[in-house]
Amino acid sequence: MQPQEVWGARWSDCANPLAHRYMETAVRKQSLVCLAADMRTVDELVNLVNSVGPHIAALKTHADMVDDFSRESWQRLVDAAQQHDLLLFEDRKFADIGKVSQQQMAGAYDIRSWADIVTAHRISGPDIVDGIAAGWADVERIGGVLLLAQMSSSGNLLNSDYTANTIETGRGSPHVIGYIGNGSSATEVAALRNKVGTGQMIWTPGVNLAVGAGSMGQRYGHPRDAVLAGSDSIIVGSGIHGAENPVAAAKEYAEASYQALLMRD
Ligand code: 5BU
Repeated sequence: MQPQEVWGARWSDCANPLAHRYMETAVRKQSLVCLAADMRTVDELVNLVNSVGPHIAALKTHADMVDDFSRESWQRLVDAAQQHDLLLFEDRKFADIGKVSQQQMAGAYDIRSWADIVTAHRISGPDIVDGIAAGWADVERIGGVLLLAQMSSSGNLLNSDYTANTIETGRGSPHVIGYIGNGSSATEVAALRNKVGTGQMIWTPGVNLAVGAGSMGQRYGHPRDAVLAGSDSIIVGSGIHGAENPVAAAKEYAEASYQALLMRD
């Protein structure tokens, strides 16, 4: 099947080329899984990506949790992501003023040089998006921002007014490819989709085949329910890297998410 048949309005209405790249990869691999590769060493990261790579459509990192991060060691992960046709998504959750966010795209991690997607909070004001885009422009690259419209953790302060303001900031922005939604609640994802419309993506953490409470306030919903409610990518961490057999788990998440996409109107 062609991506436009599978994705319908999402394909035709999402103008951002990065969104199309993700959607094409997802169809080719039959997976809406973004792997949250929360590993502490580059070796572990590269091994994980090389084993589950065929079953995932994007790769999410937290570079600042990696003990042996260096620009040289990180390049091995960037190469692995490229080999598996994965957009590289640094979940940095920028939250400072625009000018500082621009500088934070550089620095020791040099996120601007390798990340295709980053996350940002809306809390400091709408200019954070321009700051991040300026960071990419400094190295003549283009990337996409996912704004945190909701979170999966219990007790978070992102209420529906905040969500609405966040969508207002992102709507029509060439730099905002979509939003983070709360994958643990199909009701919240559906409400977010309703406000966003069809022109931008929603990516959802808080997803696990074992539904319920996770550790330290994390909450989990079923991948199928998140996708049926309007999520375009399920962000899965421990459900895959913590499984006894990560490859088998990645296949299960891929299948659950892709079947749900095919069932979605
Ligand atoms: P888990 O092991 O599947 O619970 O990992 C979830 C990942 O998603 C982890 O890397 C978090 O940083 C990330 N996350 C989240 O869990 N909830 C949120 O609201 C946001 C990100 Br934003």
